[in-house]
Amino acid sequence: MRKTWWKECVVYQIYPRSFCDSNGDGIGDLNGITEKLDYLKELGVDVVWLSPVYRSPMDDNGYDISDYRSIQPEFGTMEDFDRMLAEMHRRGIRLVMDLVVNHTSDEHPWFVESRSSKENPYRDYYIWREPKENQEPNNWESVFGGPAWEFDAGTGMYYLHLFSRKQPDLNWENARVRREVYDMMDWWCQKGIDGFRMDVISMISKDQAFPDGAVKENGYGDFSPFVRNGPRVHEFLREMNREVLAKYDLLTVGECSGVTVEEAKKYANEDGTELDMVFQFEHMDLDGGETFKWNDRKIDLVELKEVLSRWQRELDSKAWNSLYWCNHDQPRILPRLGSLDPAYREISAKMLATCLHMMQGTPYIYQGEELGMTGGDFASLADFRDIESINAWHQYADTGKISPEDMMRYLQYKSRDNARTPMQWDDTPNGGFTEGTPWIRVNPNYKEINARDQLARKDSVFHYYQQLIRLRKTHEIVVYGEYELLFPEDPDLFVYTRTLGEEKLLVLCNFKEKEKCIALPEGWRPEQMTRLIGNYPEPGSGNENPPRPENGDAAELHLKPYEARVYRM
Ligand code: TEU
Ligand code: CA
Repeated sequence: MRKTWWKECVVYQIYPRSFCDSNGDGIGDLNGITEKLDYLKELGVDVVWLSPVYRSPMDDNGYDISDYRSIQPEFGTMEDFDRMLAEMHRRGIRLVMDLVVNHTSDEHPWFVESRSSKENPYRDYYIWREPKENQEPNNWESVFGGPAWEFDAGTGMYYLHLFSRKQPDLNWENARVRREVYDMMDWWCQKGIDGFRMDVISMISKDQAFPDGAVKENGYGDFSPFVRNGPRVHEFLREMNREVLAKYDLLTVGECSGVTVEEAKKYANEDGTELDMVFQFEHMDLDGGETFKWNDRKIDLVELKEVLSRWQRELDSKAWNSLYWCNHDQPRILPRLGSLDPAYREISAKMLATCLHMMQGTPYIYQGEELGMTGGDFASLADFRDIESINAWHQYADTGKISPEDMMRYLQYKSRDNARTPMQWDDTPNGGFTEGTPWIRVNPNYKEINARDQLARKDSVFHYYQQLIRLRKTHEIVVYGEYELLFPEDPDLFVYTRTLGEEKLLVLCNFKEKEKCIALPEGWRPEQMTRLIGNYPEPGSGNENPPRPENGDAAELHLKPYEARVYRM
């Protein structure tokens, strides 16, 4: 297997709006990030992925870009950006930028030109189609609800928008569009950035027949088979690789909704002809359902193990995994897979971290995850800011498809805003995020859950993440070891091994709030085992904690609620 820095690093995602506000306008900004770089250094991460800070009307919090080469004023200036980048590099932290090129904002000059007339040279930068029997060209539903086509009265045609109507899709069939994108990427690389996280890159190539999709319960058609991993996507990415990526030493990760293991082996192939790694969604979609993600189902542990283990096994030596529980689109992981009970909140946060960080792949930490932040404290629709959540309310609650009580509960559990509440820095008002009025409600639990407290406490979630990151830096096996799942059918425990040459790791995670007892796997003998890390204080002394013979049986392991342990042999 090829060894590279991006396989050995840990990435920290910053959602700038909610990270740190330096000027009291209630919105996080670049200077706020620069202020907090020592905090990131202390944590030990070596790469930052920054969600979009480009000029944008903010219909989708910056994922609708109107100028790729300037900074949104509420985030700061290009000088602030340059200073932030220099300060990162001074600390040995690399910067990965968000690249949103499936679509632009409808306020981008290209689209303003494009919609102005059918003859405009930019017309073909976007996807325009004639009405079909006075209606949309096909039945596709957009990701944020409603038709994926918007009628433009000026020219009497529809344009495609897979997301909001303020996010028209770029026409990647047009070589001039691709050239513009590559030039823009090159411009940022020349500035010295270190990589790209590519927004919905799996959706840039559409089936040019634009066929109707299978009709869903809500009457709209599903665009997936014609858009996700579309006909020319690998061709486009190989071209992008030749034209830009190959010229620099970058980390590239494609956000690939709808990606399968087979597709991932192409996107993230070891030869490096496309991207370094992808974000897959299979494990995050396990609690989805008929009405998209709007329900309160729980993820089943056996299914979770099956999905993650399949990705581990299949990609080994062929492609590379990215590892994540959280990002700005997902509710926080604690209410989903851990515990909010104060007795177990920190313990379960550490268990989840152990389970993820000991796998093969590059781990991503989403801001606040390293503190065990829990999500939002939203009482009514007025507390939500996310376009997806607000649209979903109108689509399901307003129409009576889901009762308002249920829908509010689902939003409280699943809304993307759960990830977007401000970072909790200390126990001063608004968690130290801003001296003004925050753009979105701070979770009042900042009094208990905040960075200042955790930095001062050796047994905090923060310091546990710090330890996990150090283990990755000191033990090659954590990065490159081969993965094997044990006890696949056990409904409570996630147990796996890693192997590199003669060396082995045993990772034990109890996902349930009860004690569990299992047989020590074959080949493991207490006297040869050293505990590398664990989320409960070690009984006895020193660093070593061989599983003690309990009930007189040396071959049994007892795990406490949400306990995690890693042994080395
Ligand atoms: O997300 C793409 C994507 O797949 C999401 O729409 C996902 O399905 C949804 O958030 C689940 O609730 C990317 C960005 O990460 C997201 O923030 C943007 O809204 C979206 O693209 C459009 O740019
Ligand atoms: Ca600000």
